[in-house]
Formats: sequence, structure tokens, C-alpha cells
Amino acid sequence: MLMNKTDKIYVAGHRGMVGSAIVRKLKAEGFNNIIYRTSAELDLRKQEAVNIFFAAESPDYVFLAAAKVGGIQANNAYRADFLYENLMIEANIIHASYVNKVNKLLFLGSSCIYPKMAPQPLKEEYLLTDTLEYTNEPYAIAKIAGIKMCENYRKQYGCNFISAMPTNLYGPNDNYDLNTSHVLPALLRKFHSAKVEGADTVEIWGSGSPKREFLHVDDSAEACYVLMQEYDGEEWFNIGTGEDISIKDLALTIKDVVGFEGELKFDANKPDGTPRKLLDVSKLHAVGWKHKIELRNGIKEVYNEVKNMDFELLG
Ligand code: GFB
Repeated sequence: MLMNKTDKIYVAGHRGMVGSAIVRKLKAEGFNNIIYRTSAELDLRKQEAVNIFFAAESPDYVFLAAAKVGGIQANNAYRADFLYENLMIEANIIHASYVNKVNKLLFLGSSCIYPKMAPQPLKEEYLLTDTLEYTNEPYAIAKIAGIKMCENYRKQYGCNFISAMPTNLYGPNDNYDLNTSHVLPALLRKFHSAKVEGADTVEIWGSGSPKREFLHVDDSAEACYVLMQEYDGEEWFNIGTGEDISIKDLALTIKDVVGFEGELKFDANKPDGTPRKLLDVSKLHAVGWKHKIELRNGIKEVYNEVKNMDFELLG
């Protein structure tokens, strides 16, 4: 189903890293009838408010990029909030999209939906074959519920709702709060501060041995756009590069980009999380998408954007 340039498109989560990249992509493609609300204007956890918004605006297309997100520590500490808030946001938006006859909806999940010890690379069909990683089980359960809502609203009501599962993302509008952020922005901030302050070491959480796959959020937005324009089926798609790197090697890359000359210090009291979660991206490659931004170039670009900013304000 192709979106027309005048169709009304609602991007939920437009201020976040993922939603803001989708808005940039849509604008670059010439879509100008994009609507959004800040969380102060519309609390997506409140069903009545979401219903009133959808009835009044009646969007044609919905990108569901609103979520409570965070790194390993935030997921582990705010377990109830990650489960409750994400379930409410998804349930409210997906149901209102059905009631208000939205043409098509794209729901965004995460690669942490797959079992902790699943074979690598992770194929879409490995979902629900084994136990999840403990640190992010609540978030993963909420995201699995979102996939299942899309699948079953399609089955029962014929709704054209699709899902996509991006790997670990980074890029503009990331979160730099060291307690709640993901590893890549955290390490950019830590190495930058250490360089400026002339520190000898930078602390890296865990053992450094877990492997992660990192995708620039602009590549992810491009994949979301391709799926919205070209895919109308029941299956969901992994979004990633198909390549991963150990946390230690990521740290060494960031150290080099930033120009920090001291040592890495690993803190074994912090959790490693899942040992590896490399996505199999062959399904998405078959639709014609492939990532364009290589990790080192992406890190350089982000570092150039943030290095002169106050990290406290980026948090
Ligand atoms: O990015 P991250 O927080 O999330 O951590 P996950 C990835 C790895 O980097 C873990 C290590 O092994 C961390 O221990 N790490 C090293 C650090 N230093 C740091 C640091 O300073 N900050 C952080 N945050 N990590 C999240 C899930 O898992 O990934 C979410 O909890 C979601 O649900 C997201 O799926 C994409 O990759 O472990």
C-alpha cells in the first residue's frame, strides 16, 4: 500500500531518536501532512485521551515509535514501568487505529524479543522458542505483545498492521543520561569527559565480551519507510546490519574517535546482559533495503554533533 504525499501520517514518539528520524525521512520524501503530539499534549498511556485524539485527527497512517526505552540498567531497575507503560501505549494506539480505520500501522519493537540463548544470527522464527534475557524481560514481553496485537488485529479484523524489530540503534537525539542510556551514547560521553578532564581511565560496565549490533537510526528510518511503502503481510522484519562487535571493541573504537589516550577499566559488578543478539537481516535485504552508514563513520558523525554540547542537557 503506497502512502500519498497528502495522506495524514501520525508519528507517535516524534521527539525520540527513532520517531524523529522517521519524521526526517518522511519530510525528505515530500510528505508534509505529518501530525504529532508531545507527551505533555497527549499522554499515550491514557486510553481515553488516545481515543479522543484518533477520533478528532483520523490519521491515514501510523508509525508507532513511542515507547519507554533505556539501556540495560534502566530496563533492569524500572521493570514495572517498562512493562506497564509500553503495554498501555501499544494497546491504546493499536486499538484506536483499528477503531478509526487507519489504512496501515507500523509497530516498532526491539531485537531483545528473541530468547537469550537462541542460535545466531537471530531469525524472525525464533520468537517464543525459549526463555528471555532477565534484565530486559519486561520490555521484551511488552514488545512481543505489540507484535502479537498487530498479527491478531490483522487476523481477526483484517487491519494492515505490520511490525519491525530494530537492533541497538544510535544517532541524533539519543539519551546521554549515564544511568538510563544505552552503551554507545554512554561511552561517547564517558570518553569525551575523560579526555576533557584528563582522566587516566574510563569505566566500562561488565566484562566487555558481550557482542552487540549497532545501526544508525537514519538507516532504521529508511527501512521503516520501505516496509510502510512496500510490505503488507503478516510477518515481521528484523532491521539491522547483520554485523556485530564486542563491547570492548566498541569501546576501543569510541576511544579512538574521541581521541582519549588512557585505559579501559571493566566493572564486573555491572551486568553483561545477553551475550549476543545478532539479527539475521536476510528477509529485509530481500525487500531491497541494506544499511548504508558504517559504524565508525556513524560514531564520528554523532560525536561531531554532540562534542560541543552540554551532555547534561542531552540527558
Ligand atoms: O546498550 P545497553 O545498555 O543494552 O548495554 P543491551 C549493552 C552492553 O554494553 C551491556 C555494556 O553488556 C552493558 O553492560 N556497557 C558497558 C554499558 N558500558 C556501559 C555503559 O556505560 N552504559 C551502558 N548502558 N552499557 C538493551 C535492552 O540491552 O538494549 C533494551 O535492555 C533494548 O531492552 C536495547 O533491547 C536495544 O543491549 O544490553
